[in-house]
Amino acid sequence: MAIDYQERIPNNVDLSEDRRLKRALEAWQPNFLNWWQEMGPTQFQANEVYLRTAISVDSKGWANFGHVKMPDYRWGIFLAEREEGRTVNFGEHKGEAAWQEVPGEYRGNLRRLIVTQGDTEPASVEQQRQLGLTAPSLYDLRNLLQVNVEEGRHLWAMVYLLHGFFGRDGREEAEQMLQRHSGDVDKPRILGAFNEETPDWLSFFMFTYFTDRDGKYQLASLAESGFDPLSRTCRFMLTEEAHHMFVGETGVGRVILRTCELMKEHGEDKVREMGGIDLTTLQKYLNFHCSVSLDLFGSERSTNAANFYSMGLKGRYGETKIDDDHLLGNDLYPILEMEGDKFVLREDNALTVINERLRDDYVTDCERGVRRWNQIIKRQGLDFELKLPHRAFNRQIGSFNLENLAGKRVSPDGRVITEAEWTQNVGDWLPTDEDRAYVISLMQSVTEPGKFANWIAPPARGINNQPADFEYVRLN
Ligand code: BYC
Ligand code: FE
Ligand code: FE
Repeated sequence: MAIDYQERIPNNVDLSEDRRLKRALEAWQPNFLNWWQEMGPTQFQANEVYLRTAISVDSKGWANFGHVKMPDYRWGIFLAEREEGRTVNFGEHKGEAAWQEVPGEYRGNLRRLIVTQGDTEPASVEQQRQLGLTAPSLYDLRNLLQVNVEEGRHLWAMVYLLHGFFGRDGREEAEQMLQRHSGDVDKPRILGAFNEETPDWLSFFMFTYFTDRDGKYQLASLAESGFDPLSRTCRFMLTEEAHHMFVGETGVGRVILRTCELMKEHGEDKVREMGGIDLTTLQKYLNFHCSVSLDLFGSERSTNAANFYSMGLKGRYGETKIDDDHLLGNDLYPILEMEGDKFVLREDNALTVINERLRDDYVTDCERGVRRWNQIIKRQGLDFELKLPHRAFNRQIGSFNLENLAGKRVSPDGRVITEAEWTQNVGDWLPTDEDRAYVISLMQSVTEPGKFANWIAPPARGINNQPADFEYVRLN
């Protein structure tokens, strides 16, 4: 289905046919643009950036690349094609026709899911707003701004659902999306990780690796929804999400490569002296971002999640490919529990622990990239292995949060330890103030086409196969 770019709000949902909705969204649009100017990227709003824009929702060739000023980016509403005869594929309504309108009894729950998802999108833009000032290259600057405009579009994706299907409450929620802000004391963003700072580019790459990947898994679960417009919106968002995770994985990979080069050239303990980011520091950032992102999956046992599933609102990752009854009433699923000083796997009702199952899928995916990072180190002939921290490490949500651990702590390698041992070692496990200050001290903008900051290697290839010295952002 072609996207209509003649409209003030580009869309493939026949917006011009629905005058009320069109008017409501056109009234929200200036508020969004104000928010973008005030809370979006602090710099480069007047510069031309080599951005991709969606031109169709087909899996092939949806993107069009060109130099655009960010405020002129065509934020719009793009849903994946409607699947004829789609049904609700899990829960109590399994087998019924997928809903094209919100089922009255599930209105509150559905709205809550959409609001939680939508809230993260502008939050991440707010978190990253200062990073353009210290971009290690024009290539990286362009990637940051691409991610930012697309997260802005993801907000549009959820606001369309709120305006289109939830009437007045929906419009109010859409306003709130622009009023809560990341890290705001009075009106913070909803989920923990989205109130953390993203103060430097190592954090940005870790965030796009770990936190955008939560996005992938949550969106994939929502793409299974029996509420068809939500499913279709999420399916298209997932195609954009892939690039965000690419930025994270390759970003961290390039830091690793550069670090290895410095280790080989100058000696393994001379990395900081030579202005690089040592692997030990990298591991600490990894520990932090991984643990904060694990929290985003919610409690291991959640009646919310069980209800979302039974109601047919939010499925499992790859729901339709799973071979079971898609009801889960009698199924078991193993989850990790702490017993004394040990961890044991215990079976519990599969419906109750659905958050944990998604977290498992996520961890498996995270591990794949870590293996590829370790390959880079190995190919450089060096002996160091990055590892994901144990899932009970540094958690704030769920059974391993501090309150539930009752005075105990867990190390990154999964040992149950005392508070004293934690205090003594936490500086080796999580970035210290000094580590953060060091990483921040490296952040200086490099704006000459084809040049890169000393702490990061160039990418293997350019965006859209552009040459190495391509002017991804026109600074004059
Ligand atoms: N921080 O039953 P529980 C993305 C609250 S990322 C703070 O365990 P549930 C993106 C919870 O609200 C994807 N509070 O939770 C990435 C509940 O509160 P109430 C975002 C939290 O509901 C990068 C209570 O604790 N999408 O797209 O099963 C850049 C008990 O909770 C947190 C979604 O998250 C937390 N981390 O699961 C840009 C999908 N976790 O009821 C974008 C939609 C829980 O006591 N959201 N709480 O007031 C959901 O599916 C669920 O809300 C969650 C939580 C999985 C997040
Ligand atoms: Fe997003
Ligand atoms: Fe993203």
